[in-house]
Amino acid sequence: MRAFQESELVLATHNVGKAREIAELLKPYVPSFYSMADLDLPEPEETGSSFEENAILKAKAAALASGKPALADDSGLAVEALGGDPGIYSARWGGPDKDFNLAMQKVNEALERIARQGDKEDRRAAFICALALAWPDGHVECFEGRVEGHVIWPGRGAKGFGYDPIFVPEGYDITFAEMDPAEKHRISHRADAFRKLVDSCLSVQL
Ligand code: ITT
Repeated sequence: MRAFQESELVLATHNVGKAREIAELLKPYVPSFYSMADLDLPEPEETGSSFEENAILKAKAAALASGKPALADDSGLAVEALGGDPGIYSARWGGPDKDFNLAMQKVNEALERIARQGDKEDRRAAFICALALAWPDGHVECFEGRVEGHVIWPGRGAKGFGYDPIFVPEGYDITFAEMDPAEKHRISHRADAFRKLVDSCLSVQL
């Protein structure tokens, strides 16, 4: 396991909601961040077949292009009754306009189609997050986190981003979008992956 000892890190994401959460989680460990926009870095195509493969691909691309270490996050909502969809296609279910009202509606429609076929309703779902930390020399460390819960319809709440309005984490009766951001940062898939990243690579404070 390689320790992160640099003072700068590129946040290899074009997703503003994610970048906000990652910056919040990393604040105690990394003095300064660059966004993809700061460095004018292109968005690589996500051709991997798992969260981990896509996170590695995005982190490596940003580290090579910038010459600085880069952290990427590949994440999504895996709905049990949909065989894990939208999964690694979570961003793509929003279409070219990244419309997550549309994506959440698609999840609900797919679940209702299954319910109409007479199967017992199963609304279990998990958010999954793979984080990859890549150095410009090609070395990568990867960590995965998850949070279990279920999806509801209609969505509720205006905080967070993406699929947050339809996801109720286990042990709660509010959605991620109704939850105080500090509480989401404590229990989310991203927080779970972060704890592993911190324990392995960031616990040496600069
Ligand atoms: P980057 O690849 O540039 O990071 P992206 O939005 O394309 O941005 P992903 O390919 O990892 O990122 O897609 C993940 C999608 O899953 C994201 O667009 C959200 O819709 C959803 N998602 C991930 N984490 C989430 C969270 O904490 N809350 C709600 N939705 C989330």
